[in-house]
Amino acid sequence: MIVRRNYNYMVVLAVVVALMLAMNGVVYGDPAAGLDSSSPVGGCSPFSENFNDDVADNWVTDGSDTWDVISGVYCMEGFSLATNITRWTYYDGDSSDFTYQARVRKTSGSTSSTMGLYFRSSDGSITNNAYMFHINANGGYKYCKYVNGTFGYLSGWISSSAINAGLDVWNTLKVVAQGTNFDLYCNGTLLTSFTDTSHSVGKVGLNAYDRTDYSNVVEFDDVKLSCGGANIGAIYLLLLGD
Ligand SMILES: [Ca+2]
Repeated sequence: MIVRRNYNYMVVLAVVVALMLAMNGVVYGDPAAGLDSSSPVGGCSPFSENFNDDVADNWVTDGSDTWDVISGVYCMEGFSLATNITRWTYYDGDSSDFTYQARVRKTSGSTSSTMGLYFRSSDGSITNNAYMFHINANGGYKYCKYVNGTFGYLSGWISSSAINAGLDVWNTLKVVAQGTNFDLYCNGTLLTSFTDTSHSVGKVGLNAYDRTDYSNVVEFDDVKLSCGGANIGAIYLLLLGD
């Protein structure tokens, strides 16, 4: 029975791998896991990054020197400058339809400032062309966008019991992008869906506010992007490995 079960598992695995190879040719991800970190040509750049090798492979920061991998998490440590500013970093690959997720927590600083994901960014910057999905440590979320450098709210702050409030607690944020439709999740709960036609493809990133109040620290971990919606995405997440 055990042999038979293993045989069946191997057949299923072989079929899944064959499907993946047929779709994308190679499997992309963290080189530490034996995967190819380069970006495929076209509309999706899947990856999986847990930062356990203390390297943010294929990530590009805003140049502020606030981003660093510390003890297996990707960390934004603010400078506490005279003005509030958002810090951002992006994965250098373009994606159109995808499932993108990351865990985030704030360990120090204001509970009202934003932290979270952005996606479909044309140049990787958060402030030119991008969608944003943010939470704060008070249990609120909002979504917004930049279009050609102009900021626009898609929602105000909305409270949700699905968000773990407070410092030092993790929340898992997830975006499912399909054409002009976007589903936003926190800890597996669908918060909202919206439609927008501004951006069809681009890079995904992480961002957090660097405020004037002292010592803002936000940590990110287990960042993953899978292609083609929830079903295919689950296969990628299963096989890409952490
Ligand atoms: Ca890595």
